[in-house]
Amino acid sequence: MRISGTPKSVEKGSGKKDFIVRKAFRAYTLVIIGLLSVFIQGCGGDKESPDRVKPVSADPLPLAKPRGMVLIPAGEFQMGGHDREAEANELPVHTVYIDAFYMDKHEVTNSEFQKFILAKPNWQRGWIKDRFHDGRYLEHWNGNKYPRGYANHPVRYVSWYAAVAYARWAGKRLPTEAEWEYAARGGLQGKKYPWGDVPDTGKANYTSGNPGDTTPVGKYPSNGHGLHDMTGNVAEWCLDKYDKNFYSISPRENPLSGAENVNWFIGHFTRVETDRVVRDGYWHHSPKGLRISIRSPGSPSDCYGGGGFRCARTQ
Ligand SMILES: [Ca+2]
Repeated sequence: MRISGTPKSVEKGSGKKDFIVRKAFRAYTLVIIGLLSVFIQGCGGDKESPDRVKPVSADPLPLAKPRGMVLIPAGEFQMGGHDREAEANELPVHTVYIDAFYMDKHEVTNSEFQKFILAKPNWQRGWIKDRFHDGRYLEHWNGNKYPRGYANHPVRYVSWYAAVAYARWAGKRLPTEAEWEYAARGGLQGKKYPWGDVPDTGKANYTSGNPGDTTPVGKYPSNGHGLHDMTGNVAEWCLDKYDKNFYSISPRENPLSGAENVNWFIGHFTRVETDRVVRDGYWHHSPKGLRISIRSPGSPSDCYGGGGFRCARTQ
C-alpha cells in the first residue's frame, strides 16, 4: 500500500475516494511522528544538557510558619521621623519597600538565651571572646543562670555579636533597620508610637517608675502586626551598620547599610567592627526616647543594661 508521494501522483493512479483516504492517512502519520519527536526531545533534554539542573530555592528555610513569629506582609511605608521631635538622623522621611518576612512576636527572653549558651558554650560568660563583649556581658546573671523569676523577661546585657550568634543558632537573623521600623509601625503611617501619637503607659513599658524594670514579654498589648514591646521594655539590635546620613542615600527597596544583603552576615558577622543600629527605647526612657523613628549607634561589643533584641527570618 502506498502511503507517500505527491497528491499529483496519487490522483494519477487512483480514484477520488482513494485519494481522500490516502491524504487523511498521511496527515495522521505526520501528526504521530511529530508527537513522538516532541516526546523524545522532552525525555532526553536533561541528560544531554548538564547545565540544565533542577531549580533550587536560594532560601533553605522551610515555608512553614515558624513558631513564635508573625509574617509581616510586603509593602511600602514612609520611613523616618514625621514629628517635630525628629532628630537629623531620622531625616529625610523617605519611601521604602520591604519584602515579606517573619518577625519574632516578642523580644528574646532570658530562658531562650540560656538554651543558646548551654548549646553553644563558647558564648557563655566564662568563655566568650574578649572582643565580642565590653565586660558587662550577662552581668546580672549568676554564671549560666538568669535571675530568679526573670525567665520570661527579655535578655539584656548582650552584645550585637552574641545577638547575631543566637539568631544563627535559632535559624533566624536580626532584622534590618528598615524591617524593624516597618514592623514596629504595625500598619499605621507616620505615627510616633505603634498605637498613635499620644504616649500611653498602658501600652508600653517606659519611663522610670512604671514599673522601673523590665517586664515579662507580651505583658503589654501588641501592635497592628501582633508584635509586642516594639517600643519599650528593652531596646533592640538591628543588622545594619549605623550611618547617621543613610536616609539621604538609602535605596528604595529593602535597604541595608553596611552589607549587600542579609545573607552576607552568615559567616562574616565576627568581622564586623563598625557601630551597629540600635532601635527602640527601653524601660527607663521618656516618651521622646520611645518614638518609633528614633535611632542610635552602638558598638557591636556593647552590652547595654537596657538593650536586648528580637529575631527576623526571610520568608
Ligand atoms: Ca522593645
